[in-house]
Amino acid sequence: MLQIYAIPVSLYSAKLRILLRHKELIWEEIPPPGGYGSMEYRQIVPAGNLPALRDGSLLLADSEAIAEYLNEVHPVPPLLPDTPAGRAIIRERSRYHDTRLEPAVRALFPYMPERKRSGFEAGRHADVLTDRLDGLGRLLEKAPPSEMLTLGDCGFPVTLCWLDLLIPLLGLSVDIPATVLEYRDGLYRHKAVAEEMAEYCPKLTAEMKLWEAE
Ligand SMILES: N[C@@H](CCC(=O)N[C@@H](CS)C(=O)NCC(=O)O)C(=O)O
Repeated sequence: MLQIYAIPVSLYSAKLRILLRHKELIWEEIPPPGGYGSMEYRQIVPAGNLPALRDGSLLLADSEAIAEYLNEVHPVPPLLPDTPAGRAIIRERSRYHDTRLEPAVRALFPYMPERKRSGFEAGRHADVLTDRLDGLGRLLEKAPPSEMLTLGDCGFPVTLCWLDLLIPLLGLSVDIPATVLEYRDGLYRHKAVAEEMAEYCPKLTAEMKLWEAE
């Protein structure tokens, strides 16, 4: 059976779970030995990040590398279109998530505890987030998503769930563009997305309350 190193609220672990659910794979989820960021875990996964996948003798980290691997080994349902240009566009969307939008959201994480908000530059963060969300909107207009769930889509519902919670928590003046909201609605029509997010968002909401009070 596939095993994944993951913790419930890890953003990229939820991205991977959407893919696993969509492919109707069965997996066992194990917490990182020694805890998140520990040397014990780093002996297994050199970069120390979550998620990681164990499939027999293969140990693989990075949600994107894992997604490409699982899509080759379990090709049905496909998570990539059947043309080179189609696949490239999906990978472009996925990289926009991992390298542009998500890091701007992750930059907010240190400010979740209320006591750490004194130097928080809300305006600067709001400008960056607005830029990244507008960029996503333009990307979706350039290459409109199809009905198919692709490996380029799995991170967005998770990151947008974080944003839904962080925007009011940190008092950010950020509007999510209509194109992005429509895209998210379309993603939730996939059972794998709806089911993962129905479990994930309440867990994240509860955890965020604890982080706020830390
Ligand atoms: N590019 C990586 C990013 C993974 C990542 O940042 N995971 C977070 C948890 S959601 C993590 O492990 N952070 C701790 C660290 O990087 O040391 C992926 O797609 O898997």
